[in-house]
Amino acid sequence: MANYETLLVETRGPVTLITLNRPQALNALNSQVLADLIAALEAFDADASQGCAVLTGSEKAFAAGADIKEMSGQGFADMYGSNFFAGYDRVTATRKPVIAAVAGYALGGGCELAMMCDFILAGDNAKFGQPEIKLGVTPGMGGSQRLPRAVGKAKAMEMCLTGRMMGAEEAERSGLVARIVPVAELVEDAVKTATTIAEMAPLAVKANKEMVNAAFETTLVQGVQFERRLFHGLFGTEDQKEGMAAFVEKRPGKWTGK
Ligand code: CO8
Repeated sequence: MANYETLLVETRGPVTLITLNRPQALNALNSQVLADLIAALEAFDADASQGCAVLTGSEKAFAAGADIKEMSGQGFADMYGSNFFAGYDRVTATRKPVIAAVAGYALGGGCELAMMCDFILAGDNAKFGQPEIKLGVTPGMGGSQRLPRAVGKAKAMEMCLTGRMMGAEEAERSGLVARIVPVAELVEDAVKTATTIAEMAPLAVKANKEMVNAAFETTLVQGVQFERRLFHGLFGTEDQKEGMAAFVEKRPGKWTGK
């Protein structure tokens, strides 16, 4: 397993656990974090033994935002010229599921990174926010688009305009997170959930992820059509035959990923 400057990466059976590891900066996301994260996710996506990833931080901070110290001296030519942080598109291009396990602060780019994952499990101390307005800027890694899709316009607009944080209970009530877990159990719970996913038929996992994500990009009619075509397509796989035979024979399915 590769070593990364800003991440700890380990495998737990079929699950890749990626831990943001810049404690001195509350896991602020600098260019090195982005490079490491892309490399780790590409390795995960390419490894047939791995079925699901968990992305987490520390108990105090998932990530307190993009690194303000790295960004503060940049000009328009630097940001636009380098297409600063456009590399995060690679995170959402990961084909296997990635669960964000968020404890503590998920602010600015930290909240945006969590929202790029397929779903969020929140520690009971989690705090989400888009405080960029207090720095004289706006979200820049998708927050203004993904937050309203998750929690609706009213809450998203209030959070972006005031920079206020949302705690775990409000986040669950609003649909931003799938579940709240006591913080001490968060990573273990996320790995267990990821293991459940990783033990499903691999092509069905990819197809489920792809079609749920399509719901945010298409009309209802196109989305339903896309779903139906992928559903039909899975009837060309060995795992569909195996899964349905296993149900009839009252035994667990054994997947080949074919
Ligand atoms: N960037 C750099 N360093 C940070 C950041 C950050 N975002 N957040 C915390 N740190 C550092 C602090 O500077 C401090 O370092 P030092 O000890 O060297 O001074 C260390 O982490 C510990 O932080 P605090 O002492 O502030 O810890 P507290 O417990 O007192 O406070 C807070 C915790 C409330 C989380 C506080 O640190 C804070 O408000 N942080 C900034 C939050 C923020 O504004 N985030 C948004 C950043 S902007 C952004 O994310 C834009 C994303 C889009 C970019 C896309 C580009 C295209």
